[in-house]
Amino acid sequence: MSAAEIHPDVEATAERIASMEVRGAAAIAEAAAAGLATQAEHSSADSPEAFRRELRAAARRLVDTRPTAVSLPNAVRFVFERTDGDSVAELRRSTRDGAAALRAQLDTAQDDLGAIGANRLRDGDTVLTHCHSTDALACIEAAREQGKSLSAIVKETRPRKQGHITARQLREAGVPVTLIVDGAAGRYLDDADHVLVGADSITADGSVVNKIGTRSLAVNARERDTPIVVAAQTLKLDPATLSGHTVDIEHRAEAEVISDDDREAIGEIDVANPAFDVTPPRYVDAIVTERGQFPPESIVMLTRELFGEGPVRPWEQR
Ligand code: RI2
Repeated sequence: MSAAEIHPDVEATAERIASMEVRGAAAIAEAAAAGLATQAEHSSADSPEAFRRELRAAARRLVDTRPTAVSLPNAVRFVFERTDGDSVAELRRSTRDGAAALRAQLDTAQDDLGAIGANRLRDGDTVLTHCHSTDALACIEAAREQGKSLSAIVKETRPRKQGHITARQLREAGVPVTLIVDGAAGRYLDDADHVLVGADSITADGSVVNKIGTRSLAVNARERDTPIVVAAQTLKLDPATLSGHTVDIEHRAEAEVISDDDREAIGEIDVANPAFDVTPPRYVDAIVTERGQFPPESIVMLTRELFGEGPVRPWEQR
């Protein structure tokens, strides 16, 4: 492998993330860290400089796959901060250890977050969900383990219908599910005690970047006084927004929205497929993390505490 060559397994991981075979902010963070460990493991770099160059190239490939999900750069940064040593062997070992440490942190964080989020849920409550978030489901699962009986209204979440994954997992956890199309959410908000969603990124001002449709759901929920809770590990806090950077919203293929045949039958039109939207903090009641529950306006303090030091994107250096 030459200096900045990316290992084929890393390339394959990047493709699985881009195609959403691996998806969800926590899952892609873990996959990216594992990708760096793979790159390190197979590196034939003959100097620490060459090793670091390779690792930076692999990091760029992985981070660029899903531009909105901040867990990707945060995971890579976590590993880079632990990649240390004077020899290739030491660098290789520390990269592998960094990826393992991230995996352990992700597991613990989700359990801790679930236990905190569960405290908000009371016996007999109905939760309305959007998309599929393992962090959000962790809250429901923890509440079930506390012996609370819950039911769920699950939005299918066009265009990729990830609500189906949520419906299946909740059913398997013994939660009665009513699946609805996205447009029916307003009607069913009156039956819900909580709106519970995940996040792909949370900006320093407490805005929540999540699957498209979250914002209109939150606005509607606020109008009905239904509390909206965001479950998000701190790996989803976006440190770049501390210094004024904005979040790129990923636009995906038109084919996710409409088939070629339907498109041809309609005639010449434009099709847009933004994957995410931004919900301002005024529509969010609480952000539940593994560090506790926060009002969205205070999330800037936590972001600064956890990510305030060090270069935000060390892999960008060539
Ligand atoms: P967890 C998903 O995005 C959803 O927007 C979900 O809320 C978020 O990731 C967080 O997922 P996508 O990857 O990390 O399906 O909570 O586009 O599992």
